[in-house]
Amino acid sequence: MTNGGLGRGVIVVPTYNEALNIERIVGRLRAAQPDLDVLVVDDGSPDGTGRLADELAAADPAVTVVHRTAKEGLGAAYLHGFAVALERGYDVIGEMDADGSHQPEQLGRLLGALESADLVIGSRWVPGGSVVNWPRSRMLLSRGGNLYVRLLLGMKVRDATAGYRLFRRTTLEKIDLASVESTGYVFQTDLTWRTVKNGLRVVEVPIEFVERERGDSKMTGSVASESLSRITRWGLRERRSQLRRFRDRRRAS
Ligand SMILES: Nc1nc2c(ncn2[C@@H]2O[C@H](COP(=O)(O)OP(=O)(O)OP(=O)(O)O)[C@@H](O)[C@H]2O)c(=O)[nH]1
Ligand SMILES: [Mg+2]
Repeated sequence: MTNGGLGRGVIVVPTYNEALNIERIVGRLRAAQPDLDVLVVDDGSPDGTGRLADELAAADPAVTVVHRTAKEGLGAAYLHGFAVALERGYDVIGEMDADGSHQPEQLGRLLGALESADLVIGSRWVPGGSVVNWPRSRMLLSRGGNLYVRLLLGMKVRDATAGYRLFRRTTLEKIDLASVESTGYVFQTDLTWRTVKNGLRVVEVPIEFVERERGDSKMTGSVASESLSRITRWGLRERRSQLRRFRDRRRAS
């Protein structure tokens, strides 16, 4: 569907066992932004989320579903969804969780910011952003993770791990999705880092992030350790290449 000057847009919603949430979130999204299409990417959820999504799709041509056979992580699901969205010719491709943490009613802010950005992030950690109902441990993990990202990668982005975002099609085409290896939540940081490294414009807009009320979290220890090891590796690589550039400059002068 068309969306002002930005062209056609779709929001990719990855799901794994979100039967308690899928109908409500898709309904809210369609009501808040009737011009945007919705692409659900379900990893064969045992709780029947995929079937419920199919029913939504049957009732609303703006909703479509991709069924994957195995749970292969958030990153893999998004890469699949992006490939489908790019092939279908969308100009704006977004990400949103199915559990209600990202409020569709705030998507208008992100769309507004995309007018002058290549990637817009709905951010918890810029002035005006907030988190509702998070235990202290989750808060510390998110803030600590973002601090680590900023220190190691030298990025200015405050919420590089956030999963509420809008990409221009041109951004996804430029950042070489074929070489993305991140499978878990570090996928978000990976794509932010690639966007920054390509010299593209990242804008953060404040959102109110609401902790999920229904269903279970998919955050696991291995998801967290993938984040730590990949970010450390990228950080060290970045420092090494900075050193090399510094040495080359000194030799040249
Ligand atoms: N297709 C697919 N979706 C996934 C996978 N892992 C997580 N998701 C979805 O990605 C979104 C974010 O996952 P959550 O479990 O809410 O992760 P979280 O927000 O860090 O954890 P909570 O704080 O408990 O909500 C949700 O819509 C999940 O259903 C996966 O392996 N495949
Ligand atoms: Mg969640």
